[in-house]
Amino acid sequence: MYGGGNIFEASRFDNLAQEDPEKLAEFEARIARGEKIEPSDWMPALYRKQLIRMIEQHAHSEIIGALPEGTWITRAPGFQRKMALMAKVQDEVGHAQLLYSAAETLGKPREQMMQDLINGRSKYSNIFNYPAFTWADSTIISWLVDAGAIVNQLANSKGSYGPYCRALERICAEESFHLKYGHHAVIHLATGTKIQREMVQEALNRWWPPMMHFFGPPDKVSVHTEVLTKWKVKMATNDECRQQFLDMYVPKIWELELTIPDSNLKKNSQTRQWEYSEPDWEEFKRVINGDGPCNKERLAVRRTAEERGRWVREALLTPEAKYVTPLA
Ligand code: BYC
Repeated sequence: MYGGGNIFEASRFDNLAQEDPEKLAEFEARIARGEKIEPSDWMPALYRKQLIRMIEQHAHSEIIGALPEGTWITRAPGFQRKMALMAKVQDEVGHAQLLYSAAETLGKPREQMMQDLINGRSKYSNIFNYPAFTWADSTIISWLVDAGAIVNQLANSKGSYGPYCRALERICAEESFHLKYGHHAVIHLATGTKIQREMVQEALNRWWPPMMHFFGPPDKVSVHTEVLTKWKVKMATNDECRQQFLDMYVPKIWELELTIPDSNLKKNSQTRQWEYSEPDWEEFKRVINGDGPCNKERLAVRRTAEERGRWVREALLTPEAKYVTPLA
């Protein structure tokens, strides 16, 4: 009923002809005036479905995104880094809570979202299906993945759907701390010993291609951008976000004398656009459709957490029930 679309196929939700034309015109006029749409306001079914799809995927990305970094909490070098990473991972899970609440305002129950994630019906960000082999992988995630997320989320926090925008504002504030923490940790490695430099360079080499995928397929093949930008859910296209990320972070990477694994990467002085080798979009499709290096592992962890936590959720929902905990 709610599900996502099929990658690179025409939207299945193109049912605007069935909407009341007057209501639709007033809705679009409100968006054009920069007003926020709130849960009780009239909205076309397509707007609701697109928002559920996107916010739900975003929420899933936050809880699944907590996993590759989460495994580094106990192995982070030193007490301070352990504490900081633990706080960051906790924040990411908190972001998921905010986003699930925003998606619930559109009518999809949280349990169903969780089931759709576990059963592979809903997507989540490609990037969290790659392994974090070393401490340097964890620092690159904290720096560059959070940086990419901020580019996208800051733009969309100015969008049209009130609950999503308010969640994004709060998320961006927290992500900016993550970014500083990640940058600091990368600087430490990049200005450290030869082994530390090699370790961070190898991590950057591993994360660069998925990072280029992170912003979504090129605008010319993006399925949902047109309708989402029209209704100000997406305030920047996939290519615009990718360009902005390159503008902001390539100089910072080069400043640390790290290299980017793309010999074609350069800024065109005429167009002011970055030119780069197209990342492997076939790999992207495989990864977002469940066949990446860690998809099965990530969903298995999530499934176990759901099963182990069921009695807690049920106890909270029915406080009068006399529960005997599995630990008793
Ligand atoms: N990964 O028409 P398109 C974080 C799918 S977490 C997977 O361009 P759209 C963090 C897309 O869903 C924050 N799938 O789509 C957490 C669609 O498939 P369906 C992550 C992707 O929606 C912990 C199809 O490809 N950020 O920061 O217009 C630790 C066609 O694409 C991806 C968000 O979630 C992808 N990368 O644009 C550290 C931001 N890209 O649904 C950090 C919210 C595309 O038709 N989401 N697809 O089956 C968005 O802004 C947009 O949904 C996207 C895609 C830009 C990602």
